[in-house]
Amino acid sequence: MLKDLRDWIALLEREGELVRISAEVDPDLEITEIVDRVVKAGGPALLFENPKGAEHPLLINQFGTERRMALAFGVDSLDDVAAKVSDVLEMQPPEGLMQKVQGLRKLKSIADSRPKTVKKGVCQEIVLTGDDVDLTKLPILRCWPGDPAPFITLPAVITHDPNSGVRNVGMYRMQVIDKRSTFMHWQIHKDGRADALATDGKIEVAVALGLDPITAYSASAPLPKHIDEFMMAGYFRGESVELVKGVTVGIEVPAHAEIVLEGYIEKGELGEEGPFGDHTGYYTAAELFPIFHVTALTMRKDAIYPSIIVGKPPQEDAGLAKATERIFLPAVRMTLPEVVDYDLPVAGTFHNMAIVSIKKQYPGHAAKVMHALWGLGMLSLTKCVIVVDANVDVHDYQQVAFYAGANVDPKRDVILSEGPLDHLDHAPERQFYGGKLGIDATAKWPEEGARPWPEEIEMSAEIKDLVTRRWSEYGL
Ligand SMILES: Cc1cc2nc3c(=O)[nH]c(=O)nc-3n(C[C@H](O)[C@H](O)[C@H](O)COP(=O)(O)O)c2cc1C
Ligand SMILES: [Mn+2]
Repeated sequence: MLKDLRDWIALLEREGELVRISAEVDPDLEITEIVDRVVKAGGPALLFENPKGAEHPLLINQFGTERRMALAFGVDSLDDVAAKVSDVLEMQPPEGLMQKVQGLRKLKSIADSRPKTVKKGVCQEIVLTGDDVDLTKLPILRCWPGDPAPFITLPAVITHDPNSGVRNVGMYRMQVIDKRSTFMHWQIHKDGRADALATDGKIEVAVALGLDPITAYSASAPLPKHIDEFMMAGYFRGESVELVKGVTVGIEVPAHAEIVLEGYIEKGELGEEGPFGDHTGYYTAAELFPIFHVTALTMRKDAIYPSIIVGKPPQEDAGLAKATERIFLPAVRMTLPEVVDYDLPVAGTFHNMAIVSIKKQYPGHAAKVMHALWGLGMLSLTKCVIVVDANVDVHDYQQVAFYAGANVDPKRDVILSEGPLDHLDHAPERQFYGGKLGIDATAKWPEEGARPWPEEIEMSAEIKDLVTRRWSEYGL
């Protein structure tokens, strides 16, 4: 189990997955260009030891490959993490002693996943409050040439629902305004924003930077609002996230964080945030967002600042998003057991396209699945859904394109609907709301208005075996 960011860095280093850069490098754009090249080449995590003008090293590209995501979760493949989710979601009343013991073990691991409060945390080795707070000492990146300021891009933003008290942890970028304040870019569909809107005026906020990789990931996970992301992190870690009371806020913060920002947001106090070179591949337009006032900056000695670059895909955030795709498949299947698999193409920036394979059982089944996805959590923001039959590998885009062409009569098999769209989608006429496209690329049935469906070409097993046996004789 990785306790903190330093354990993680040590593991990355042992695995040959991290390179230290001692040259002085500018957090203003220069790091972006380096990281962009390294990410696109499938390269290592980078620890910049000497960011220009800053007092702290910067870690980036920790999540940039599938291998590192698997290392982060301590698994061979992210499907193993999904299996751990199925374990909980599909728990059945046990039969016999063996199953009862296994069931108890599962229940215990759920019970143990609850965050634990501790008295002291290394995240408070250094405490700066009031005028001593100075965000400019952190190597915060200005990511793209059109960005007006540096942005904190890998935060875990902690709030509590003022009515239920339930904690929320979200990853929302924070544009630096001055030494002691930033914007808080929580978008319209997000939980942190809902917490803030539910207050009478002021909401306390804490921001953790530099966490073990599972806890950091959890901030980006699209959990239902009433579920605490730190609890999910504890479940996947197999050990609770340890929390310590904030110095100036009534919020508990991860005890092992490198850096913590504590502060508050006043509901009515907004300012113009952005533009920002975003994961959509475009600059998202400047827009009004709340201002976060920092009342305390606490940190470990020699704190390491974590960052991530988003931009035209593929970028490092694909690692986090692919983890979500895999981990949440069992949750999708809870509502839609007919779903075999799904793929959110990286190039589709995750909300633009979903490809889903189903065990088709009745006429119109593909349409049912489209409408269900358009009503399911954050997947409801998906602009285009392509449905294929169970035998199609949704991750093989050649296959998908083949069936989307071969099996589709655009007049009969395309559904145009409408609904909520991603906050950052610049294409619709109105922000937040617009069209949806569903493409039914399954084989059609007579009840769906199809003529007799032809047979797909496939070589006989007999001839395949024969050729395999004789392969060496052909001299190929
Ligand atoms: C690198 C990165 C940056 C993100 N930036 C933002 C952001 O600025 N605003 C936002 O609303 N969501 C952002 N997200 C997506 C949210 O983190 C994600 O929707 C998460 O589920 C939000 O938590 P919540 O569901 O508790 O609101 C970002 C995700 C990643 C991986
Ligand atoms: Mn949440």
